Amino acid sequence: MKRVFSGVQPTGNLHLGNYLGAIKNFVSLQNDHECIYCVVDMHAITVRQDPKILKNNILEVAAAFVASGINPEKSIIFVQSQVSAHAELAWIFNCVARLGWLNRMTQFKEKAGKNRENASAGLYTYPVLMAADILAYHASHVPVGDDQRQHLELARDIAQKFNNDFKVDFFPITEPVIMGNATRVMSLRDGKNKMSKSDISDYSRLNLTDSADEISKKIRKAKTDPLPLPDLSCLDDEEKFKDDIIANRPEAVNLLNIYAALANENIKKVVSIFAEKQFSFFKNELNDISVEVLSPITAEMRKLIDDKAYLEDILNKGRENAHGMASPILKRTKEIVGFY
Ligand code: AQP
Repeated sequence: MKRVFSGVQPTGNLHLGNYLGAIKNFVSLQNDHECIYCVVDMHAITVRQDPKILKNNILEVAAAFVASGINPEKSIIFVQSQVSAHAELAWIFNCVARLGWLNRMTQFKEKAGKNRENASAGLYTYPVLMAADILAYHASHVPVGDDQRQHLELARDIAQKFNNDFKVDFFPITEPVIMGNATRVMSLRDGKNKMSKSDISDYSRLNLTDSADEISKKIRKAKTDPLPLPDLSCLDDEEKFKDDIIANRPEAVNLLNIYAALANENIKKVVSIFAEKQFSFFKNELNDISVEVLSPITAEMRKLIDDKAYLEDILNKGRENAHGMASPILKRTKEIVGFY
């Protein structure tokens, strides 16, 4: 059975992009894969976190995993900092990765912004830790949103260079799994920016903790354009949105993609249902499907967060299982490197 690894940062404001781009796919993979899902708190502290809030956010991600349908009896759910193999392997990989590779990472450039000199060294080496997360388990498949594509390429480069340098065939060359209609959910306020936890406007995203009223308000206020929704001529032969429509009507494209992902429909069907309709009509339908899909998850998350002992039990078992899987891989890595 193929082994899958992925993670979500406990940085608050879990949103529809995290759900459609990642967590929903985590759920669908668990029936025919061996799955390991991680709350990546060590990644979270690459930017400053309030310790008390971080602790709550860790439980919130674990609750979101379970509430979305990840079954802790089938999949491993655990917290990254509780399995030391991640940090140990990351150090070894820091000595394999090249500065030139890290200098090309666009997410570091975006997150560090103009104040690059003041960014943490951890933010810079973030993708090396991500490679360690995956390769500590010899995971072959990693479900992520489109924004993580470049980091996964780096994980492949690290595995390849390690194998070449030490003349072994030890680390697998990991495949990204970027699936569904919502691999890159965009902001509700600006269809050219990614929906993100750190956007200062709460109206830019649907949070997994939003009430039905909040969802409705945000969808009502979501940015659109003055035209009716596009017809099928907006799709190319591969049934993907054409470049000109993505460039000129990014909000329409984003909302249609969101609808298709929530409804589990292909985009051609969704475009044909709403072709030439007004946004006011479409927004009502989008609101209904958003509430229908997200409200049960939100309700279950609330219940789970109130049952801290249950969540901690899942995380403790997950830690033991994850540790058991990573330990022999780390031990062998150390032997290959020549540690005594
Ligand atoms: N907008 C998105 N559309 C599709 N997938 C997304 N993901 C994140 N945003 C979108 C995917 O969610 C998983 C977990 O992400 P993360 O916790 O590592 O955070 P991130 O990628 O840095 O993105 P966020 O949530 O928007 O946080 P900030 O504001 O800090 O950048 C990943 O698989 C990611 O691809």
